[in-house]
Amino acid sequence: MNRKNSFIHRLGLCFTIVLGQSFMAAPTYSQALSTDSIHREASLSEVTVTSVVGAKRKVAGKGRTASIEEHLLQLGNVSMVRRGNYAWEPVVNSMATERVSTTIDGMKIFYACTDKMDPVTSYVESGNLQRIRLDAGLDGNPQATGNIGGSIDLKLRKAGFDAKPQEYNLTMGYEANGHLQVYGADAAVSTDKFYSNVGAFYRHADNYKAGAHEEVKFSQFQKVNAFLNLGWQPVKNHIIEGTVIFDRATDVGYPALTMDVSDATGFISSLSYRREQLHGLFYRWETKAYYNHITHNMDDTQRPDVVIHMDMPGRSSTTGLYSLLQGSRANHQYQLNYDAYYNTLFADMTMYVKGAKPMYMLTWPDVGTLSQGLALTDDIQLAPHHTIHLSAKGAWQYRRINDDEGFRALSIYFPGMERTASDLTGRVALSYAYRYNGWKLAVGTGYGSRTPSVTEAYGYFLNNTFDRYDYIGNPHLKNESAFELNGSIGWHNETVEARLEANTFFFKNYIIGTPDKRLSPMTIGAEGVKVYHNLPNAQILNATATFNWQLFSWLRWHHQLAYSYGKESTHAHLPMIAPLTYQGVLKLFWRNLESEAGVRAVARNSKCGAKYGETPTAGYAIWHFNIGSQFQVGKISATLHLGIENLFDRYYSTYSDWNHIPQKGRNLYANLSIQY
Ligand SMILES: [Cu+2]
Repeated sequence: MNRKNSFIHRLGLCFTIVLGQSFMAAPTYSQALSTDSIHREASLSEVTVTSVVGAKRKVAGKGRTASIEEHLLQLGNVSMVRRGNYAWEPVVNSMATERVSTTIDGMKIFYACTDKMDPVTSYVESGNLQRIRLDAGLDGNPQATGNIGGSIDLKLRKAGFDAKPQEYNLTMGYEANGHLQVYGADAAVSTDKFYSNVGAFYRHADNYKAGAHEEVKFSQFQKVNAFLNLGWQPVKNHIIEGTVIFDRATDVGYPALTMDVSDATGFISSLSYRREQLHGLFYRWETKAYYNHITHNMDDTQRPDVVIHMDMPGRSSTTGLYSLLQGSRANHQYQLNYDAYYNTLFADMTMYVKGAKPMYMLTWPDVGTLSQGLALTDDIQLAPHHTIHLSAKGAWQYRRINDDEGFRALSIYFPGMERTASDLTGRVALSYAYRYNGWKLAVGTGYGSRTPSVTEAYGYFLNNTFDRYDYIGNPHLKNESAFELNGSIGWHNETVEARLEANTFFFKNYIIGTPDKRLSPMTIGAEGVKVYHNLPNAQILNATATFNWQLFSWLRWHHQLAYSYGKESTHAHLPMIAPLTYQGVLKLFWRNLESEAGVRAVARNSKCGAKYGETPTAGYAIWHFNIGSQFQVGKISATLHLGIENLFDRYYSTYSDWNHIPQKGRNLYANLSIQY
């Protein structure tokens, strides 16, 4: 056991829960798609939840054939904006991309689509990952910046030193609805001085069918992914590691949008040096340099009735590094992190009007962002049952519009605007927890700010199909800030676990698009033009109640009720806030079989953001059932899963299905993974 783990053990802060063995503090899921075990980390507030992706547990569900989005959906406080059957956008605590930080092993990466068709989670594959760490609210991971709603860190799966000398994995999955096929293969070698793991994945899906057999056109996709990890330890405790991921999606349909994607390609690379077992103030030091590049090409050539054909490519590249020190002393466990990155975002659009010269427009004017940050966290064991967690980060950001033409075009709407901008942002979070006799009480608070995104500051006539407005960024925006309060109370014994959790965010200078009647839209059929503005204030609240009950050693019953609320300074409801949701799951265990049946019932979204173009969605209840088994044949271990989603073939869409595109109808799936 390394020093960090033993320290956490001593504090009693860390408890690992493997679903299927113990149920204490295991979150409730209506869809046991994939998460093999759940690890609620040392956090003192309710916030840090880690989903282990690749553990060797027998669990009914989709296992490694599940997409990253399906894994993410199993974490509390996460939902997805769906514009099609691929590349869903994570929403954490009722906040989407602008207010959530996503990193891959601490590396910053930024999407390349002006229409948010490619959240960065779409550039990795479940097989690349070991686990997903989610920190809710302003208490972010050390590399996170601008995280008001939360921060997601996708932890890569590395073979590591002194592991199983050789390991081979094969994964196959099939889903009847849409003929989704998933194939994956990977291999790993490990010694005390060297390790490597390498693998490849392929996914292919045709159009899926919504409830009542209605085909959803343009919902197909195809994706390939390959990865390589290398580790070398020339001298004990001096570790050099490298990672390369190549990911390419082609022929991706977006039924909720007017365009599809011909190809979206991500290249992710890193090289790091790590020093273990140091003496003194810090026991571990890691420095990582990285580079990633994304190209994204939209395509409307497959669509009928295209009045004006358009080319809309985008690219994003990021170079960065971070250096993390971890240490412990007396009753403190602390981390110090420095990070820096430079990102460029470029997107343009060419419209081919029949009988006229093509029209060219820069939609992201080649914006360069240089950012540096310094973060500190500390876990303090005050007394046997009392703990405190503290985190703080300060960041400096410098932005420049690198393209002359793009700068001139925006200057027409914002005369006298500056070509460069520099900002200071920061966040602090403090929480306290008390644990005694099965009780856990936690309270926390935080304050932080974020700079406007490139779209919010410099976007140029970006058509939003949600409210059918063209959006223009506003270079004069102030930073948005938020004050957070959170709390939870829980109790458990051998058979019952009950928990109440809530968080609320009070925003100042909340950034949202508001109509500007003086401007006329570029897009045919658009309602008008919206410009991003700061609203004086806004508020978001999220609350969940969880009740888990171990009826017998072979039967477990999970319940969860979730409620969210959001309004802004004029008392109008914010858009994209989840309606009241109940999830109930019965889990059965018998020998090496595990089975699950559950329901997800959602109320009508009556408090939708009508002012912001949102229309209500009807209530619904969706049932699922699955069964899984693990068996051993000689040295080969195999896991087989069978399941059915949307059992009664209900036609429905969730509040976060863009333009109410319907969800999948009844879906049967089977998958098999083999390990040698
Ligand atoms: Cu796009």
